[in-house]
Amino acid sequence: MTCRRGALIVLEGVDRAGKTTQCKMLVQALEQSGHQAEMIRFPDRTTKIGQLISSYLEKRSNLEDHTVHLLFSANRWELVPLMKQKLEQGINLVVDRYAFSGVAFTSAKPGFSLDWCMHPDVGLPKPDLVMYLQLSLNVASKRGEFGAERYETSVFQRAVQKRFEQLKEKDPLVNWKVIDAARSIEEVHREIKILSEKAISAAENQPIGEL
Ligand code: T5A
Ligand code: NA
Repeated sequence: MTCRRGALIVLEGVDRAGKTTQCKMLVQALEQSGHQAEMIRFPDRTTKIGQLISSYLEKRSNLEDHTVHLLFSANRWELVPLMKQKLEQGINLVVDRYAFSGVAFTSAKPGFSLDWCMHPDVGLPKPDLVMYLQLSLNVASKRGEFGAERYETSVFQRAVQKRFEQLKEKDPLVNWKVIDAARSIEEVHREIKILSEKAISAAENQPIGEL
């Protein structure tokens, strides 16, 4: 019997769209239906690069904008060997933010084009499915106060949301699904699970692509 590869499944969206909640539920649901599944989140704050990023996000340090963009990308690249190994072992990876967050957040800053921002991530494993949790900032704000981290302001989040909207039109080869994240946690979960099961079946016969 040949080992079927796992699918690379990414959840994206503005802050408080429910990404982490849904990633955890999806991993559990996939395991219950007999798939191997693991969760990854970016930034991965546990590595040396991740610690630099974490300190920047917590405003304990300042970094030049291009520099921090490249660090976020490097933080994905450093996990690529492990991600490929797991996918090849048949483990489905459920990823909480990926290159699309990288592009949307940096390009929301003045003076950054989408193209410049996308460049460092070119060649990363391509997701088999990107689910964009769409949520108005109005509804997001009812899910609690903004935290104290960098980028957690309504002005910046509005700019990020615009960039996500542009990004989903940018690469027609990315399997991008928009999910209405204003519904209940259970309803959103059901849709995410169905789309993920489909992506897992489709990925079995395909090589891992590149962004
Ligand atoms: N960043 C990240 C970059 O600038 N470049 C990059 O390359 C990358 C990868 C990381 C920061 O770094 C930036 C983006 C970010 O600013 P993080 O650690 O991912 O940030 O962010 P978190 O603060 O952990 O997560 P978010 O704010 O994005 O929230 P989530 O994960 O979308 O939402 P979640 O699941 O934590 O839910 C938020 C709240 O809403 C409730 C939950 O119970 C929770 O209380 N909720 C719902 N309530 C009602 N209905 C629903 N359907 C709900 N779903 C969840
Ligand atoms: Na989160």
